Amino acid sequence: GQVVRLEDYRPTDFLIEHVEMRFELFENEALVETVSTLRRREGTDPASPLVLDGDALDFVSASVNGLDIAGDRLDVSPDRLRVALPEATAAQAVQLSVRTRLRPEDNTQLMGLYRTNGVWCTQCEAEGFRRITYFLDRPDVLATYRVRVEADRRAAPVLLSNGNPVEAGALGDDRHFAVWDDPFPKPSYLFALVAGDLDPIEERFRTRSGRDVRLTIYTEKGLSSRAGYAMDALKRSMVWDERRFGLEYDLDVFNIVAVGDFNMGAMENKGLNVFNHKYVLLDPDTATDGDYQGVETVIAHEYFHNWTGNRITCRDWFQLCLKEGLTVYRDQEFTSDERSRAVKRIASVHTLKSHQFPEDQGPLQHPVRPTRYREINNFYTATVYEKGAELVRMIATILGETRFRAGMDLYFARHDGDAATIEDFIRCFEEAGETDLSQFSRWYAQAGTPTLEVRESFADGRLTLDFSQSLAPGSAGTPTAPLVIPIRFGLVDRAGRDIEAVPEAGSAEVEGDVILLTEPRASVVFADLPERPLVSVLRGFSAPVTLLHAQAEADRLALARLDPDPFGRWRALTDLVGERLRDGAKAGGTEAGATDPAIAEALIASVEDGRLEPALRAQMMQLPGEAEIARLIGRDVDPERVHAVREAVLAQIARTGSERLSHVEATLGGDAGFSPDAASAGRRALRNALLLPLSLADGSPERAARRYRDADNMTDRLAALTVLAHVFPDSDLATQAVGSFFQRFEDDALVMDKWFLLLATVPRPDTLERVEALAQHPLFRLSNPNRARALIGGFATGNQRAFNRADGAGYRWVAEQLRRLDPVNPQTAARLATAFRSWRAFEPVRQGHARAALEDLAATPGLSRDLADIVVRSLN
Ligand code: HT7
Ligand code: ZN
Repeated sequence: GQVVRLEDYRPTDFLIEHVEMRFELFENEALVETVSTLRRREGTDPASPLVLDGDALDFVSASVNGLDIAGDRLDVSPDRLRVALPEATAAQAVQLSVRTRLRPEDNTQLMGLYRTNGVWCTQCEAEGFRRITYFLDRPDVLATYRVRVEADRRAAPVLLSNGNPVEAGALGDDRHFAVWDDPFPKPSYLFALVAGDLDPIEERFRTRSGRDVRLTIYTEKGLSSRAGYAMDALKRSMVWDERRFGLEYDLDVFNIVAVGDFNMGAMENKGLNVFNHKYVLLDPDTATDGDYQGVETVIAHEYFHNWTGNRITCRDWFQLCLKEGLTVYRDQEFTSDERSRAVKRIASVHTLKSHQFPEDQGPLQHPVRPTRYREINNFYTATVYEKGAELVRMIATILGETRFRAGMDLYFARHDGDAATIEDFIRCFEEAGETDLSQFSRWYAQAGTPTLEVRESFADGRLTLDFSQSLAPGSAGTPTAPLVIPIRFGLVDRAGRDIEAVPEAGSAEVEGDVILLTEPRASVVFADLPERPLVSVLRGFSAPVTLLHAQAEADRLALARLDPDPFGRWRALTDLVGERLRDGAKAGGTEAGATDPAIAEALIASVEDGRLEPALRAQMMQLPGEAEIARLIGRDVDPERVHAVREAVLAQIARTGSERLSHVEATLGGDAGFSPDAASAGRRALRNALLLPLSLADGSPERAARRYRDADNMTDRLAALTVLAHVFPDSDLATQAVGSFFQRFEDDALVMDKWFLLLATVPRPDTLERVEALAQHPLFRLSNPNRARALIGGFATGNQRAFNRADGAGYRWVAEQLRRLDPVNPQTAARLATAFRSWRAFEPVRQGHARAALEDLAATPGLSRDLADIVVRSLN
């Protein structure tokens, strides 16, 4: 495949100013006419032809200014249309009309125009528009669009596209039409069309400046009662963006459509967001608190894209983090403001460490702004999204709130309507913040997780902190330059209070509670301290680094108990527990020191601490997962040892803590009725986190079975079912509960995804045989991404023991499923294939099996560019 390089970026020779489209939708085909008004860019070669992108298109005809073209002016293939356009100049626009014929029913890739449960639906990011018509399908070509949709009235009473509705009416033969006009110039990836028999829920929103907006969420028939929370989240997002960033919505309508077949979570098409069912449809009986939180986050994220992504878009796909990292940062801030800042920060850091760190430390590593790609769809990664958000957060930390906001304001004022770059973005903060961010910008170009080492020493009332940063050489062996690392910190006394201390002259730069490390090594000295303080570093995870802090265990345990910064407490405890599990698994025995009573005591004590909100206590209680422990080990990993050591620590907590944990449960009490608010969800999270140790202490599934029977909401029901199926899989109670869950919810696709996922993640090597059988289950559908992700993805990423079986059968089975899925939906196949990314961390026998499975895949004839790209990079 062709490699696309950042340094090859060149603006187009032609500009497309306006696009008029007409879609005629029929049962077995769709006819599309696209009329583009275009001109030649000033200063380009007047003889250069117009070359439009296509992807597997069926060409019908083309004309220029109303006259048919053919012969030597025109050169068409399914993947390209080239036309000589001598009549187009900078002063003289021409109208190019192109007709194509599509088969949405046969489109299983879910890119371009496809059908999902009878509904016509589009997905154009990143390069799906070229599967609808020939176009300059790149984000720096911005045009206004007017779209006419025609369809049978019964099959599609609802006809939607971007922008505002301008006209609708009847046609002959029981057909009808609607016309939509989007006045905001946009790139083709933000184009959308939806047509079908949909149920709406509708509300009005008045913007801060007094404009009325009609908000509508459309679902398939009979599902609209589950869209209320999404609507509520949408209105809260709109209010928040006005208050926090001064950003208002800009069209008369905002439409959301929920569909069952979708490659990702959702899509921010201008004025017409399309969502995966998973991120719209909720009720207490079928959705967990995690699902509620997910809907709130994704609704907010897509809405926030209206400014960060749509009003200001990306010049090219290398700049993807310009919209994604920034929008993730914005949705994280929204959740922090709406719920609990500490709980959200811990959750985000957990996601970063479990998804982005392994990516950044393996063969799929790439900079937040990549410089080359073969398949752009494979760069919608944790690095672009999550690490991208961390880079924005670091800018906010370095600048402080006021100057950060000034930089954002300047960005919106200066670049509204632009296709911008990371350099444009950074320059706004440099100017508004009067700061030089050139060294900071290296973060965008440098792949890998830096290591930050901290050493502390104390004598005569003087505390010295020595910092050093390092980074493994890049994949090409390139040397690395020092980064700017903002280190938020606190010095804590034995009563759990932050001490005010002033750094001595000659120290590294300290601004308030942030040390700015800009050199490979630097020190900070605090004098006149009455006692040796506890050093709480990297508060709020102020930089995405691996922290090596040689800190006495007693200090860490003390910080876990009394750091006034709740994030600091969590970090001290998690890091300590993680290291113990790592060392225990390395040493190979379950008795090898991992089961230190002091650790169990610290965990139990933090769960007991009523000063902390319940959600945070639930987070403190969570042991690092098996994949995370494997990452901490780094090489020669034996997943059986990892599993055993983790089980041993769980058993110890259960053994030594059951009485105290029962007491915590008793004092928590129960909630009367279900409410999805953060405080109620937090109490449920804590109660459910206690279920595992208490059941282990009982040595019986009875408690979980009771919780399952009594549950009046999906959060409690699924938590109980997970303990039954994962901890007591051979018990009759588990078998009964798994069966009754299936019978009760078999008609509900989102709940069935949970069922498949639950069974795919039973932590036993023989789960593979069970999963093989589930792939033959009548409800398993490879062509539905949610279902494929639940079973195959759940198994490959959520079941360390079974996927990484010593006999290699787990790898072979997943590779086989990818081979089957690839011709159906290459994008989803490629995403699932990233489950192999850490294969080199395992011991040699497993490595050999994983390599063989990957090499077999790579040798498969006709592999898609999407899947081949992941497989080849994983082998490198
Ligand atoms: N911007 C959206 C990304 C997306 C996407 C990318 C590739 C293929 C399909 C896709 N669906 C959605 C989602 C977002 O980040 O908000
Ligand atoms: Zn996004």
